[in-house]
Amino acid sequence: MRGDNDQLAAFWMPFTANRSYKTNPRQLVSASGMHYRSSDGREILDGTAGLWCSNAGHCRPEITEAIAKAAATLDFAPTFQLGHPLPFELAQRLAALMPEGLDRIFFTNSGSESVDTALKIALAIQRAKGQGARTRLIGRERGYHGTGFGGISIGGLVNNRRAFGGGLPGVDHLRHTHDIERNAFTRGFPRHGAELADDLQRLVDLHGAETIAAVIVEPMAGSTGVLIPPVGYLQRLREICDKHGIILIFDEVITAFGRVGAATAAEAWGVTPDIITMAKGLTNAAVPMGAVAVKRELHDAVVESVPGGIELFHGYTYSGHPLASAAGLATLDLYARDGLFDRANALAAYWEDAAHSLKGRRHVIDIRTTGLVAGIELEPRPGAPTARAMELFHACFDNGLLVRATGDIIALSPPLIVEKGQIDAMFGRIADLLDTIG
Ligand code: PXG
Ligand code: PLP
Repeated sequence: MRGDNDQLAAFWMPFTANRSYKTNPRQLVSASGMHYRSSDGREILDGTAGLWCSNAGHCRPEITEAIAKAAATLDFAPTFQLGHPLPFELAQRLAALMPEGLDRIFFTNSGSESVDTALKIALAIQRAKGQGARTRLIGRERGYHGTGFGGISIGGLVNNRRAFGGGLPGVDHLRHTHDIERNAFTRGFPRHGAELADDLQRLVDLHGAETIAAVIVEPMAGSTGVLIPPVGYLQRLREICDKHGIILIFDEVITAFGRVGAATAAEAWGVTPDIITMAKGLTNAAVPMGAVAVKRELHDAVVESVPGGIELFHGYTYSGHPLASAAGLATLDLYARDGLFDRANALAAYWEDAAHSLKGRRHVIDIRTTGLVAGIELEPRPGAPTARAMELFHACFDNGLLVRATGDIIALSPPLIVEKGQIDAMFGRIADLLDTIG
């Protein structure tokens, strides 16, 4: 492409405006704790834990040393019909962090793979229980579940689907829960919207419960701009699933590992799904890894449904990879040793106050927080939706702060080691920069 910087041309970047990026590349070259360093030598305060994933902060020696040791001891070993100790150990540790009963763990390499794995396991469970006609999968508008064909089919973001054909058949979607008119600037859970869970009953009435295998939702929708569930919404979804034999999947790729003040949103908010997907914070993002936690009796239904041989024809070359497993174990140790989930919980009120200090600033039409997450919604620029948030994102980066822009929303999700002074710095800088953008 003309105008490309040749050295940057070969890497086709994910979810990136490649042409615009390559004319003005912003690069990170190292990281430590709460900070990145950019290629022009500036220190960047990490307001997003990378991409919602480095929850213990960057380049923690305990994790990098565990990875180095694993690499030098057993670089790779198959987990198909063989095994090695680390993923067994990690699965046991992870099971102990999950809500009561979800103690069977399947390993993947990303959130997208976790989602496809969870959907396939849900179908296999229904079939094992003699409910093979239950093949319909239900997602939600504005849901983000990664970029596999399963994930984009049940996902609710049309841009992620538009170019890629029809997707999985037999999929339907609940309405999203975003309602600025009724809920703007609410602190904590939005008061309005529990009745939107009744959409699931509508789909049951429309399609017949006997055709529906599973429902998948993010307990808090992250990628689409921090949509916190209305009071009572998740409970209601759980009740409708129970009534109709539908498997409830929580996609906790973002919410697990302390983000909302507990090991999982399920625990923090007291609603237990049948399956939980995870990735990101599982290894502090130091090595790619995802996982799917399944209720023991549902796992047993699949495993006991065949007389012998392989029970689930599914897996990845790198399921339970030694480096990822080692990183996972070291990460869970660090979370426990430093009490990072409790730390997030203890800081949540301070974080909420700091975020809400932006109320009344130019362009700000809503502020939402839970745990150590914030969504700051901006009035879209007339005729140019998303441009304003993107401009703020660039202004923040150029002023030493990493945030996420999604649509017209700025999302923040710092490492859980963030200090109060750094929280003040983040929202203070955003307040100042809001005055400088158009
Ligand atoms: N489910 C959820 C709920 C996610 O947030 C995935 C699945 C897919 O995970 P992988 O590892 O395949 O990317 C995600 C990922 C953003 C952003 O800016 C969010 C994600 C990824 C990249 C950017 O909000 N979430
Ligand atoms: N494509 C080919 C040709 C393969 O042989 C394999 C795995 O053996 C895959 C794709 C899947 O790769 P992975 O197991 O890393 O997901």
